[in-house]
Amino acid sequence: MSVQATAAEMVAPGKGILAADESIATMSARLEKAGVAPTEENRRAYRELLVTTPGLADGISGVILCDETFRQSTSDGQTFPAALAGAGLLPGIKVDTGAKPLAGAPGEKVTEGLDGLRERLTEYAGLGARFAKWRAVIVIGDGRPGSWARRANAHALARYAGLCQEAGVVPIVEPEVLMDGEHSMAACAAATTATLVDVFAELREAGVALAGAVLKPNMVVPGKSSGELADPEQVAKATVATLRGVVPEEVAGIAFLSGGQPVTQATENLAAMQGFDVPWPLTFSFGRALVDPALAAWQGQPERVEAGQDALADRVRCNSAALNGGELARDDVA
Ligand code: 5MM
Repeated sequence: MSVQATAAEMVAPGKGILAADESIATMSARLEKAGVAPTEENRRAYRELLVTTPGLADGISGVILCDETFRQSTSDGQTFPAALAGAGLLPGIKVDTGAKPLAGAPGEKVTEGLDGLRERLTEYAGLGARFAKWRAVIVIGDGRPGSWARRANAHALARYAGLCQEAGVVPIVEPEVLMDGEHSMAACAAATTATLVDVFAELREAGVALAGAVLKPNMVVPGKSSGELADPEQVAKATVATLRGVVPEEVAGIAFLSGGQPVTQATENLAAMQGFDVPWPLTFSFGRALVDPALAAWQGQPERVEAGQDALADRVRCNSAALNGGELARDDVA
């Protein structure tokens, strides 16, 4: 299947992408916080709970996993990619190796993982990967983001995306402008615009086929510590206006990250974005806003797997419904 066809499947109507690709360190920290021992088996059992949730494919097109999970098996002996494919879900793999301090840009980071990526993608495709993900992290505040950090991350994203398509794997291109900080919503819009301008310049330069790629951006929201409040309609208008200005029409779809927003707020913001006249599907690729309630309900107890799955199924239903939720007039966006 072509990358264009796979990308279209990833953003099919009513469907989003589940981000369950926390690195071992992040997943272990989240398990500990939930009172669950951060063992390899508990990380596996938790991901098994997620991917075997009954009816998951009704609102989810694909699931992003990390390298550890991709090589593990569910209790019935299937590898995770095989279990996903069997349930009608596209297997995805996070291929970056994390954001590291960027020389020459104090306080800013560049995402690494390009060394050996061609070979790793070939292997992942052989194990069943249909799409991949790479996340760049952009911070706001004290003159940041600087153009060096933006361009370094954009360049890495473009090299990653090109290698993915060479391997027949759809790249999810994730330049996340973080919510952390006291900045205004206008500052988030400006940083997001500048970041996306650099990303699409590099993607074009690298010859990436945009119809075979999915963009995973942040929503345009005020900084977490700004004290500024934005209702869903304001977030939707600012986000759509920002994306319209910089994202080429050919991009297969836009799947938002939740970025640490409260679970229901992410859903309401997503719902408010529907109905705008934009050339791409606008869907979700949430991590925390889908799985946090499931982890809290599970508590690491085998007898609470069903409660965890019910909690995930509920968030998936709400977000899938949000994709059909544009009741407001959307023709007044700048
Ligand atoms: C699920 O978390 C992903 C991986 O995080 P680390 O590599 O830092 O452990 C992360 O990239 C995630 O896919 C995105 O941030 C979206 O998740 P949220 O929770 O922001 O929706």
